[in-house]
Amino acid sequence: MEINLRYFWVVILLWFVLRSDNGDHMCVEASHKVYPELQSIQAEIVSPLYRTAYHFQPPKNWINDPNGPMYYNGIYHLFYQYNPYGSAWGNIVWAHSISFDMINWIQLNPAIYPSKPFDVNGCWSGSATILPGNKPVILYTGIDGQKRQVQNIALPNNLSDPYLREWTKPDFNPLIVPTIDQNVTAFRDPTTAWLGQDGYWRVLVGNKRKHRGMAALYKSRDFKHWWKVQHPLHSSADTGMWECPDFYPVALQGEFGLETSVNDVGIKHVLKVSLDNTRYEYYTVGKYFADKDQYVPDNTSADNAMGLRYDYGNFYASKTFFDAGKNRRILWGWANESDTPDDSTAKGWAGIQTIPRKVWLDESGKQLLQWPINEIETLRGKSVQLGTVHLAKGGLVEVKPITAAQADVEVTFHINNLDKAEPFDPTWVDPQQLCGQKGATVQGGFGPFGLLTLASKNLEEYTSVFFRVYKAKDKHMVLMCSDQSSSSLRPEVYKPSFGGFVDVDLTKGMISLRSLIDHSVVESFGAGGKTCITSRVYPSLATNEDAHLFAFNNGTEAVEILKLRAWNMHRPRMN
Ligand code: DQQ
Repeated sequence: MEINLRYFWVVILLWFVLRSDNGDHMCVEASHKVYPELQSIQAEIVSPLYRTAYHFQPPKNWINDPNGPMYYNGIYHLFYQYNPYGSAWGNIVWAHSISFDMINWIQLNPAIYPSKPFDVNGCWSGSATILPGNKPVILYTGIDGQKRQVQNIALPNNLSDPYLREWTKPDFNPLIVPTIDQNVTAFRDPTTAWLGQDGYWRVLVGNKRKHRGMAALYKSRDFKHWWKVQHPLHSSADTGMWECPDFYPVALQGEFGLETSVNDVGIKHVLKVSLDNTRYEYYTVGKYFADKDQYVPDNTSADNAMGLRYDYGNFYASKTFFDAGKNRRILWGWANESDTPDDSTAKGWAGIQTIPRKVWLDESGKQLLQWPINEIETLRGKSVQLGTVHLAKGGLVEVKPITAAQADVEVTFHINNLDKAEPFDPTWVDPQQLCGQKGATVQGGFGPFGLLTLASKNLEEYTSVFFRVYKAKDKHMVLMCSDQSSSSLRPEVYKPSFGGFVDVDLTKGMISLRSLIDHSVVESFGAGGKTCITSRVYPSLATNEDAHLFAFNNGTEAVEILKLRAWNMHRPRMN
């Protein structure tokens, strides 16, 4: 009896401990899957197979989130989470590269690495802010001696060094520590700060309370002393931990970007969060009430995991910055892996950054548009062009000669007589699921039509990027898929069928697609950047000169290629 009673109290005690901290205090982990046994294993040689030619990556090892991107005195800086000792997540430092065009990169020494009590267990993600007087600073998350997540500042040692090579972490850190009611292991990733018209700086820190994801808001007069605003800037039930929040203004009209502190009439705001639960992101477009320290998404933006995404594929922990040189807002995102951790270790590298994209508000005001920065076009070499091509049911045309493993392709399709489109079932709410059911070979009415990228000669392997058009009650619904299910004969590789709906007006019967193909990545932009999908793929046959590119139509209705142009892409200087 006595033993039973003791057992009872132990169980009760354990229940309380686990419940009170959601299990988060048990270990210090980024949300990434952690493979302790792989963290410090370096491959003897880095295999060139699958390495991208023009996407951002260091010469070797693991990378994840883009950190603190900024434009300062004519130079672009990109910091990123980096493991100097292996190709799995771990030993994270802030690696640092600089560029004059965001295409060619020069690698510098890591800028921030664990060395002080306030970051001795890790230097995690964060953002840069340019303070008045043209002074850049970085806010980042440190994992302190007690394994708490705290927010620190780092300052450049020497402002006259054009590359800002060295950074100091002052001893007055940490600036922000979790309060008693905050989960100490779910409190990270400070945003770029913005200055209110009342003279106070504001910054967001990703956070959660039980299952409610939130962006905790902090204020400061001097950028050194920060206090927590009672309520978060915004939160949403059942979304879990919000990693890497990003908050910025967008103009109602035009493609130009706005500096992060701008808050005028004629603008909206965007809040993006990365969901640790799903490993996808979502954003809302809405209104920022500075006087109430509140952000309210418009009712046209779903405020949950089913919300709008920058990218419906391998894309996470993204961050924007204002490029004052060209007056635009630029988005960076981490294109995470489809290859296995063991194969990444054997290859000697894992992770890339997507091509930087310009982002602006669509004229509907309901969503963003994205487009690869123009500078990428400087890499375009020889091209091939197709005029009008009629693609009947089952039509397939090879685009050649082209270096299909390293290419940029733009195509516009024309579709006639949309009455023949298949009916849309209103229960189809999850585009990724729909793409899984209706792959490139499943015949429809209009569609699937699109591109077969990284394809082997006899189509044993291909990554299909395509559209399907459906007839809904009073409009057409367009589904865009980037389907990896046939991308590789290697069984161990992750092969999802990514998908998103495209809110495009089909009255002129035209829809465009652009894909940036780079050995193990296919980054696609539907309808001028309304819907974007990145796939990381690892074919076994369709590599280097054995890769091919096709346009196809597997719908019962014919479609036309109005124009198609594809370019071989040169290799820039990459770190
Ligand atoms: N990666 C960082 C964290 C962040 C996560 C750690 C998102 O700061 O929350 O490497 O990928």
